[in-house]
Amino acid sequence: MAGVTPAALYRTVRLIRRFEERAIELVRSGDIVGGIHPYIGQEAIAAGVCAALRPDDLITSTHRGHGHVLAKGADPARMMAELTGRVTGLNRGRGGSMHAADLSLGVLGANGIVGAGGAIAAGAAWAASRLGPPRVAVSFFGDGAVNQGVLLEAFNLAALWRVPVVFVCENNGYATTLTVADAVAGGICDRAAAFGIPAVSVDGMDPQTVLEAAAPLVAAARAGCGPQFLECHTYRFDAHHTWEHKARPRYRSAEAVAAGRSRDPVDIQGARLDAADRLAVDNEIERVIAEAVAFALISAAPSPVDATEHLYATGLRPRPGAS
Ligand SMILES: Cc1ncc(C[n+]2csc(CCOP(=O)(O)OP(=O)(O)O)c2C)c(N)n1
Repeated sequence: MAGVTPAALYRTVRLIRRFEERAIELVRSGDIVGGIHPYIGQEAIAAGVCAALRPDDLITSTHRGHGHVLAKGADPARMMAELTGRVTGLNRGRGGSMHAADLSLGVLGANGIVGAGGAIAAGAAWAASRLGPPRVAVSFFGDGAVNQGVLLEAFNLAALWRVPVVFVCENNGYATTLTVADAVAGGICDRAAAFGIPAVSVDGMDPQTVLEAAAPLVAAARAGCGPQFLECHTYRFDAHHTWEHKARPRYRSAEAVAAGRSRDPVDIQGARLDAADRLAVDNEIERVIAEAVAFALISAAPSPVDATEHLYATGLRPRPGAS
């Protein structure tokens, strides 16, 4: 796609990879409390899709959301501060890993509720496009979301109202430990087709392939053709959640994981750069991530004194009759 260089795409996948690797270390050191859902292995999807968007387009993300938020342009330092619960975080440290949002970048939030982002994206795209020129919203979700009623309801209204939303399914083969084969009747793209939504299925390990697939879908949505659907076949290299590093549930054999990791989106895109250019990006990302971690760790924790502030857009109101 014009305007997005191979180096820019590589930078994004490399940024997400190193961010996630450092975040896992911060879980181990106790600086990130409660763990994270690592996006390692799936970077090509966030990078490729977000490269097809305009700055004022919108996204909704998932429990595995760091990659989407970073690819849409969030400051890695404020993102890391959010994960470590610091007052300088994107959301003052109150949302943490699964709720990171940056409205100034059109990031309407990661979301711990599987499938919920689909309805939010459809509603946001509908509302934004009634106020002015169409703004496309992308809803990222996993294969586990395709049996959630709310997502199918979002497909229905988005199709009826020709909403400029692109539904992006990251099919990594598992919902936690449950395989797609054991959970999904029919085909994933067939879900979209049932609502008359055009659906495309692509290799989600190659950032360039994802970008080339996403760009026409985003353009079609923006041009008034209604919702579009993109299924990206991918593989989660790491744990469903970092608790797995301790609990070690045996739902994937070592051989299956090794096979799944054999195609690495960072290497696939990195091979499109010459060695010196790739090294320059790697060095820059090391600096960015080191600064992000340092920024997070020197930042203060939120004060308990204002714990009830910023919970509601209009401020926290007491119950009627409560003193
Ligand atoms: C509505 C709902 N049901 C169940 C859960 C618990 N849960 C969290 S992550 C997850 C698996 C989601 O799988 P998938 O959508 O394929 O995404 P992936 O974890 O593979 O990225 C489940 C069941 C939840 N968060 N929300």
